[in-house]
Amino acid sequence: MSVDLSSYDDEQVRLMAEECILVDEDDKVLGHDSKKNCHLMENINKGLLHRAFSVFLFNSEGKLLLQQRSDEKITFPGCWTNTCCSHPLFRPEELEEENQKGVRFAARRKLEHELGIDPSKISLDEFKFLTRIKYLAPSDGMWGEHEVDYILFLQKDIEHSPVPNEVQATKWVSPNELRDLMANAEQTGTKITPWFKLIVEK
Ligand code: DMA
Ligand code: MN
Repeated sequence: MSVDLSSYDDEQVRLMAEECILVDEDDKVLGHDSKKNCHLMENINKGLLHRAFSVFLFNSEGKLLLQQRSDEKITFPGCWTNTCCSHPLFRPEELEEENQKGVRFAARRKLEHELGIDPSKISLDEFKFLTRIKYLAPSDGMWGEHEVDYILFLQKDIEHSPVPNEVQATKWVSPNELRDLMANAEQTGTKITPWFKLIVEK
């Protein structure tokens, strides 16, 4: 189908051409499709499902790094969420399934792309893989998510500097501060991504 992307940010439109990995309910690879097609509700409603990851970076004090998505993002703009989320792409190094190698590689790539984190500071086996969750969540009328999401934890003191086109703010929170932030979100007008809510509640 043809969707008019001309009102969106040029860089974010460019990234809509990335090739995501299509999977079935058991996370078996079925093929690939553009990030754009993967995130259109029209396709999601027909069952299109892709692979994704969510990184949670904790420092040595046990605080979690949150990010506020840039207003330029096409899906879930301005929402607060976990440290970094994205998709492993349909390329050999990110398709490797042994020890979730492809997903870990993509996670390190995006920590640099969104948060300016030096990839040489992270070795792939430092990510602790927790589990995979499948979920479906609409963003607005046209866009949404339908993913098998790999949850990765990383505990390490590393510096970051947000890339404005991706991330407009960051914040370290303790478990109590996170609880308060979630509990007061409606009152304070803080938007939170549905997958982050889901993972925190679990
Ligand atoms: C997609 O994240 C992945 C999950 C788990 C929701 P995203 O929209 O931030 O992806 P990208 O940064 O590639 O736009
Ligand atoms: Mn997605």
